[in-house]
Amino acid sequence: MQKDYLPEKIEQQAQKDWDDLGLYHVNTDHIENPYYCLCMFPYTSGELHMGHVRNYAIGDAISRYKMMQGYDVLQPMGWDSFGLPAENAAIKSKSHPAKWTYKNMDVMRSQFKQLGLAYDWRREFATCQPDYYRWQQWLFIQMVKKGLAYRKSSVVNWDPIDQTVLANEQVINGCGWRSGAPVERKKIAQWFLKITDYSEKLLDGLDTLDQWPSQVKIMQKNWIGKSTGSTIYFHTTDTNTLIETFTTRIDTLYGATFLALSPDHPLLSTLKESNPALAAFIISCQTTTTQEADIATMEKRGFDTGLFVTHPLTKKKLPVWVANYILMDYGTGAVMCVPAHDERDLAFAKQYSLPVIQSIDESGEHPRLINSDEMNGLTPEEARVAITKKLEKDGLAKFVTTYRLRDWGVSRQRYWGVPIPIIYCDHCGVVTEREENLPVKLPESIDYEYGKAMLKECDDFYHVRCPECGSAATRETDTFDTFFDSSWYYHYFIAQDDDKMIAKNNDAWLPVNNYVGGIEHAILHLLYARFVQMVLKDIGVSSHSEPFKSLLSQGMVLKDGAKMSKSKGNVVQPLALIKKYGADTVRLFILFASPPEQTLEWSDGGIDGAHRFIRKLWNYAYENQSAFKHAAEFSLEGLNESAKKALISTHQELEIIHRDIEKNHFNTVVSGAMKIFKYLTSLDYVPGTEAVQCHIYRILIRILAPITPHVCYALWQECGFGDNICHAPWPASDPNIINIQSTIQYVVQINGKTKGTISAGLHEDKDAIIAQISNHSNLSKFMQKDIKKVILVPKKLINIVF
Ligand code: ANZ
Ligand code: ZN
Repeated sequence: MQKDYLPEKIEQQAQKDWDDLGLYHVNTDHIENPYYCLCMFPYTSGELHMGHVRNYAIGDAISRYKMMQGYDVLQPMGWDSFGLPAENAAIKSKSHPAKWTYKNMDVMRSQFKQLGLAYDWRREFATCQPDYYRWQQWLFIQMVKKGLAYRKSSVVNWDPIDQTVLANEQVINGCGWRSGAPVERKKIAQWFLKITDYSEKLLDGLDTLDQWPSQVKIMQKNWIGKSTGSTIYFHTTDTNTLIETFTTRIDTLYGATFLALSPDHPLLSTLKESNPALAAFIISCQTTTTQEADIATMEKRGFDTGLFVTHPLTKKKLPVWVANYILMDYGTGAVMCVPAHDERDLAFAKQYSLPVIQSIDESGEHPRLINSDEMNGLTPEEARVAITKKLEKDGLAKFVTTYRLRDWGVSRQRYWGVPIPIIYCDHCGVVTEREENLPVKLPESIDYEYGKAMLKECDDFYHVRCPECGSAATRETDTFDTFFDSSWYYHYFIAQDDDKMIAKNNDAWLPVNNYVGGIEHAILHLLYARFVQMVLKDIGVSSHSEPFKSLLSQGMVLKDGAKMSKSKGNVVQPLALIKKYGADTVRLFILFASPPEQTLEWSDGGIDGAHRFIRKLWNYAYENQSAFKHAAEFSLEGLNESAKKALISTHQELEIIHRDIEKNHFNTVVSGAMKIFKYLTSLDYVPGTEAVQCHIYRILIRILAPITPHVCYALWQECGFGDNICHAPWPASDPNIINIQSTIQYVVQINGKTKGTISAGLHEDKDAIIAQISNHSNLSKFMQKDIKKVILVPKKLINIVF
């Protein structure tokens, strides 16, 4: 054994051995004991940052622990490889996005390997590979056929620099999240997936996810945003059209003083033709975002349309305004405004001197309706029912449920993405590609130039024959949102063996047992993945309703209280640290510094401490290696007090560690290991203590093996404990040792004759003692079938009579 702890040498050797043995290769045909642990795959940005390292260290520790428990653990890794950054980098370097992407993959793979992660690398794939995305195209076609994918013109957030549509969350303070350019609003035709058909299922499903953090479930629930209220129809006084409004507060109807429409409301499209000032106002609204948080706080602006509606109860005339804070894609895009009871409406009413009528008295203990004719005195809850029912009779209102969730726009006006398998034919209209023609491959040789609708320029790609009638047609030139690519990838790690989208063993291996990733994906990625899994179930290819059984959302990595990021200049490079200390030290520090769900504050001192601990572990083995090799078994009875104490403490700690590791609290697992090391080093040595030392050290190394796998692998071999710690059984705490203090020696008599002694716990009853005798190597042979009588002298003697 080397005297010094040399991490680089140890880690290279361990990684080589694991590779040679194919230790982490999993045969998914074995379905006896499957455990699928998955970390969110990274975008191919070019390097691993500390957040990645944390993510993958957590997943790896879980996987290795499960392996030691005897599971067939599948831990794969792949690449989320389409997307805008590749395209932007390609523009900058005047090369091809594929080149940039594949180069980054190589760099990142080698960084992954240095971390010693227990991955089945044979299953690696990238989403930009046609073998992968053909199935996504196939799924999309099934969705088109089921009416779950459709094309629609809609107003979008348009990033004029990146030339693409942005989701609301990608608009920060009115600007594109990447380009920083002020976002424009534009109307274009795009493909949508009908996730809103699943609003209720997505909501209900959350209740079944008992191993998800409640924080994530709450975020998803809010995102889906179920709201029960009423629709009220207002008749315009002149044109006699109906304006449909959505309200959750129909009880305030008597306080409504005006109606407000979204600038995108369809009623305005004809109105603005004859009203240039209105048209100008609508255009001026289009530079603002559709993001709700911004809308709540932004300056309220409006335009009086000159239209009036009739109040359905008082029959008074209410003016109809256009207001910039009304969203087109929530409710109906039209709102009855009650300035007395809604802050946004009040701000608007003040600005444009519109009347304010209080209709609920909130001064008493229980709010009651006032100024509301026959409804006066009702509580708001009673009034909601009473007013809706009254208007329902005349067809002027009804109860409705709405959701905040919108359909998922999946079209991106970019080259570097999965081609949408759609063909436009002058005769047949919108046609899906034939399944036998899949994949629709992204053309490789392109003349890359910024800002062009690239796929349109590729003649071979763009011009095709219609699959239905054979006449000249053109392909869709948008590509899919990369969130679609990552919504089903967990299937393909297993299914690629079968060259399918869904593996034949999908029943056994899915849902993913443990999914580990950043909290930033709490909403969209996880919601999309859940939706797609529900669709896969409904089209009959997978039996599961949910993709991820258990979810671990890891916290952020901070330095000096701020998120580590390039822009803040506080990035700690994982690679430099691995070079200096070894991967085990980095992993140990990361897992020790805080529980996985919480933020992790970076500390250079912490790294040093972690490194010192590993070195001490190594030195201990070096000093005791020959003792370990000659250590015999120990018997509890013959131990001195110091050894007994160390043993008891170790096994007590082991019990706690086991509980903690089940909760993925690796930080306390490590501190438990440190305590055990202390018990070990404070043992008083007498001849015979080797056996206890050896016993405790073997426990210690196994506890740490999921966290610092390389050094534990080496130590296990160097100490002669076995070949491969990765498959050594996870140590169990021994109740006999924990209860050693309180065990009693019983004299065992059979039919009155002494046959031997047995040690039993202080609290063990007659039956437990008899059970022990029946299992005892020397005493069991005296036991017969029918016991006539048992005489127990507490704490002394047991006499069994047959
Ligand atoms: C009258 C009223 C009175 C309202 C009152 C609120 C308070 P939640 O609960 O989040 O679903 N609203 C409806 N559609 C809207 C749209 N497209 N853009 C902006 N606001 C809209 O919110 C429902 C409430 O938000 C509705 O109830 C409506 O205002 C407004 F004291 O109607 B309420
Ligand atoms: Zn055709």
